[in-house]
Amino acid sequence: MNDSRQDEHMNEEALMRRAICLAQRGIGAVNPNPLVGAVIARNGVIIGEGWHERYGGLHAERNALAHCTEDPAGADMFVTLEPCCHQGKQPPCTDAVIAAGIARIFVGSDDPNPLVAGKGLSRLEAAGITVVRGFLKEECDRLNPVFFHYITHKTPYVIQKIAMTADGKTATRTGQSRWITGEAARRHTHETRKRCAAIMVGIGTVLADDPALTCHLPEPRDPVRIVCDSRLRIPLDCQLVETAAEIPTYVAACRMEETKAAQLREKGVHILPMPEAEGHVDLRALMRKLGEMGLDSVLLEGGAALHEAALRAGIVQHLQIYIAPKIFGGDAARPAVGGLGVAEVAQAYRLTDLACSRIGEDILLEYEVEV
Ligand code: AOF
Ligand code: ZN
Repeated sequence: MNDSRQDEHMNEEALMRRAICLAQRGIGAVNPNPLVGAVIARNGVIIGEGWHERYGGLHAERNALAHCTEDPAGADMFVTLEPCCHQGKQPPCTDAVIAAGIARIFVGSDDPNPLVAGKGLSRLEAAGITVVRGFLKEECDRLNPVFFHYITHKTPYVIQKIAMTADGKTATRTGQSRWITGEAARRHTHETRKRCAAIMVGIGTVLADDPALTCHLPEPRDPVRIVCDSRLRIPLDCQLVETAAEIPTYVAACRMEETKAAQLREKGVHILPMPEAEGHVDLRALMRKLGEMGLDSVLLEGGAALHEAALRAGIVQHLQIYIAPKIFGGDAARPAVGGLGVAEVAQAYRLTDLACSRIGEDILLEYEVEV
């Protein structure tokens, strides 16, 4: 706990915002579980705080109770997510909150996990605790779009990332694509890589750019790498294959030559045999498979063909479009989204919930994809 805060009187919103900040410390370490933070306070003074630090570890509520500097009986708890009431990898948090004698609990998000879903709050109320639900709900909900999607659909939350010029190109007519956006925007992408369980590209991108798809941050966390490669064309000497022994690498393929598959396996690549849809990997089937593997989030980094197929298959939830202040022009220059495209304006993929920010000299547009 931060000592400088010990005697500071904070209002209820500030205490919940502190819990939100703590929750963010779990980024990249808790998937497929939620980011959760908890603060315990008496008369607005923090006496304990905690967060969900890593997958399978203590939940935020129990961490906060364990770090109390005094007996929490009669104190308030601020927790970003409804406390669980089931036995999972950890025992129910409701039991710990009740046993500690917490008097009031302020809860941000509801937990859509069918094992919890309202039952956690009922149990606390039945024990005589005053429950304030939906407290700063929107801010708390923003912590966990991935968890909310994964726990209800059992498929990963898919973020489609595009870095393009102001005229919508992702490479020049000669195929050059390094770099379109500036350094700050590229660093931002590495932050997104860090929070995703997996990163996915199409075989076209591997053949054109030979990417490593690793996270280049001071404290990196490399997501699992997935290549959609229906005909198993991936070169044995590309960076992804060369590093497959260190970073889990999966190739989703529909038709394959057994010798090639054996050579790839030899190098540590996992092959995921997938059904075909319209001549390519069936992306819906692949998402179900990745969900079964416990992967809660996928960052889709292109290329143009995969971006179009993903939108068409309806597997994308969130879009991140970086726009660089450059124009390439050229009919032969690669567009951000390829394929055939829609024929009519009315068939456009619709985007909602725009969030717009400036990163260095680039613009970042974020949207949800309308279902
Ligand atoms: C977490 N961390 O701080 C809270 C969670 O298998 P378990 O026991 O870790 O339970 C995971 C479920 O517990 C999770 O899906 C969510 O519904 C609930 N709350 N989970 O990992 C936490 N508060
Ligand atoms: Zn719990």
